Amino acid sequence: MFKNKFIDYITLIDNELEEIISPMNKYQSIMYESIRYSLFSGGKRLRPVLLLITYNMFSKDTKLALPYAASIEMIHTYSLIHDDLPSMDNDDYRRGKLTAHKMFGEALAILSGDALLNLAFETMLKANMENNDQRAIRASNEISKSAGYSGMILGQVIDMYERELDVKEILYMYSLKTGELIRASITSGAILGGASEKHIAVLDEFGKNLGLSFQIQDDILDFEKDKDMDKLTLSKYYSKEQLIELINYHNDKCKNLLKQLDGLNTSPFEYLVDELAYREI
Ligand code: GRG
Repeated sequence: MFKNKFIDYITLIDNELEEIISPMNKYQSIMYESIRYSLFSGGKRLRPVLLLITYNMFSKDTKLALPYAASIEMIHTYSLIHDDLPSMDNDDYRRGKLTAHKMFGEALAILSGDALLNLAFETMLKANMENNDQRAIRASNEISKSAGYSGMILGQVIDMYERELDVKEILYMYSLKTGELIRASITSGAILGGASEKHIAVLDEFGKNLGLSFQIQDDILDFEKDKDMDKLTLSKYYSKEQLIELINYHNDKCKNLLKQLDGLNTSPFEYLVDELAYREI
């Protein structure tokens, strides 16, 4: 039942993305090809789905939230393209396919990431002008902050330049690098949908815990690889069993927070918390 609902969401998000990136100028076709390759290469669409689930807890008109959901996915895609670059993680493959720079060359990969980031802000601002609504402006601000100087990019900088992090610091880096965009997807969905301040605060906390749990799951998926490469992840300090305990701790927190949202339909989130904990990709 939830799976079908998520598939419906993904179709809406994909259509919105297709429309946003469709080229208007013949010279855009080179960039279009590369942007489309990365945007449609099998990503789970987790962040925009989180935004739409949260939004629909408070409001029914899903169409209004789609530009923001698509923008989050464009920001996420840009971050992966840039993360894979030789100057960062230097990865040849993502989602089992060649990375953008391997496929199109480094310059076009950088430019495609830049264009996606710009397109995300352009898309949100356009929707804000159409909506002329304070909530939409606040949601856009939430998304902007989460991606930038004190959010995801800061997390990436810590990851790349700090070599002596303890467990607490690694968790802080995770909360920025991976967590911020996940948290902001949920919080901005609540804001857009017209949630009360109390509900926004509870969902914000829920998003923080879900984001951490998601990154720790990633550590489990990459456990052997990270250990071989002596990567600065929680695997440096914890065994797989300890990581599972930590995931359970954050997932329990998520579920307890959902209980504070009585009267609202939290069942898609209850399902997702368990589903993500046992994900294999
Ligand atoms: C380059 C500014 C900049 C930031 C990069 C998010 C990030 C920061 C780097 C990604 C590193 C990484 C693989 C972290 C693990 C958690 C994570 C974000 C995984 C990818 O997210 P998914 O699983 O991706 O939602 P899909 O492929 O489903 O879209």
